[in-house]
Amino acid sequence: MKVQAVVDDLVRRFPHEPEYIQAVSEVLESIEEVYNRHPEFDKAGLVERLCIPDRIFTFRVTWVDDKGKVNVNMGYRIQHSNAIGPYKGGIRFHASVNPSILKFLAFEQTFKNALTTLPMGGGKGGTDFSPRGKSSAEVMRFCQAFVLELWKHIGPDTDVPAGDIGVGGREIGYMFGMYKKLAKEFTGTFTGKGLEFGGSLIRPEATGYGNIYFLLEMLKLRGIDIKGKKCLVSGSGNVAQYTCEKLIELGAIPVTLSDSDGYIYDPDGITREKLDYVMELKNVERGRIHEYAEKYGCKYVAGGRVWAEIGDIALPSATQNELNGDAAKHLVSTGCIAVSEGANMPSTPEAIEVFQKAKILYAPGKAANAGGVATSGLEMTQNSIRLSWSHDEVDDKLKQIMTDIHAQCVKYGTEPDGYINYVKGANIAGFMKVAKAIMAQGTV
Ligand code: NDP
Ligand code: 2IT
Repeated sequence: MKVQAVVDDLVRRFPHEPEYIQAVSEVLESIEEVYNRHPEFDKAGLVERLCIPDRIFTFRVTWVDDKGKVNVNMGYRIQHSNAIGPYKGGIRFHASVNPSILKFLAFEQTFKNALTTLPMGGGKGGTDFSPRGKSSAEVMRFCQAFVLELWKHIGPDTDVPAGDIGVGGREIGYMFGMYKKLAKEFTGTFTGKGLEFGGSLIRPEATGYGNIYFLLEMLKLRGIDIKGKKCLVSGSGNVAQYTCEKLIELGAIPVTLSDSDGYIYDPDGITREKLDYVMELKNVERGRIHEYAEKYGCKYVAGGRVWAEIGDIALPSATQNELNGDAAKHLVSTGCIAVSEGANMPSTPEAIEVFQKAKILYAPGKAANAGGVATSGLEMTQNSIRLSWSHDEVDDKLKQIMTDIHAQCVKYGTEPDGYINYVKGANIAGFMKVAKAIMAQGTV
């Protein structure tokens, strides 16, 4: 395999899909050497079979708003690979959603899920419906209309969706309710469900907590204590909130949060009490982060990004390509020692290069944020055995999984000078597992 030739061919076939090409390029560049040690891979067309999703469903979603107007959105489900288990991955509700973004996410999900050690394939779905400013009744009608199309393609042993941007417990509840009615079954076809109807303890917390558990493993290798470290967190949704919660518990100091309108900088630190306010603001009132600055009298920068501030640790937890090369240079030159990605592909290729050249700790999303989907996997197991595990049981399993993912990165990513290239480690470990499974199952 010659990476450039494969990428050129994908660009020719999918010229309008930059995020997809970006994600594929990053993985192929880091696995090239290992891949080329296996001539049987090329003969089996493995690289294309891994880059091109098994199938993509595209559908129209028609729903009625509160004024009685009929609205039309696009809906998608990408089933990328079921080489090691049923398709598994979240659903994103955001105005920016398009096939390129969902293909990058489904591709990444496949390797992330392989890293978790649990039997899950990779998939992703979504819609360009924006929940912003919509009433709960509108969100419910949208979810129902979305599932009216989606339900035919999913099932507990086929494809198991979950949350992502714009999709939390409320949306999963509405989608699960409609699915259950149409499929005439009560099974674990969605994860991230409410605790009363098959959800797992720790699933809401899992992505943020898991990211910090991964960060702790990285810091341990360098003998660094997280206590007292100033942390720049972006986003203010599910991942950002539970990232802050764990940081506060460990004595670290989160100082920023953001949303798509701007960011807040609170030099005194976001405390437990302030985080409770953010959770109420974002999850119940569905307000904007500038309200935090007004309530606590701190700085708010409209349209800005948190990376303009100074911190010891950066935890991108909002969206893809939110941290570019210039932001990375600023972080490195102002003393940032670690970047651990709660979001999917938040750092641009230029930013990653800056972090790795400076040899600071840098963990890519597919390793660092795998705790979310791993706990979804634990939810699937609990649904199958019709039992619920305790808070501590799930949290301990999550910690163990994050520790194991870190160990896999160290195994495959340690360079001759001792620097751990977590991108390379995660990509090789995830890729080899999926590759071996595909090879063993014949040409299908
Ligand atoms: P939420 O919808 O709960 O929160 C997303 C946050 O990011 C919001 O603060 C949102 O602001 C902000 N944001 C979203 N899109 C943009 C944008 N285009 N520009 C600027 N800000 C934006 O989503 P999650 O917290 O669940 O997801 C955050 C990231 O983590 C995503 O990359 C997701 O793929 C990833 N992830 C999520 C997992 C999960 O279990 N939920 C698991 C693994 C990864 P606003 O409110 O203004 O839209
Ligand atoms: O990106 C992700 O890993 C998620 N949004 C979670 C997917 C899941 O199936 O829990």
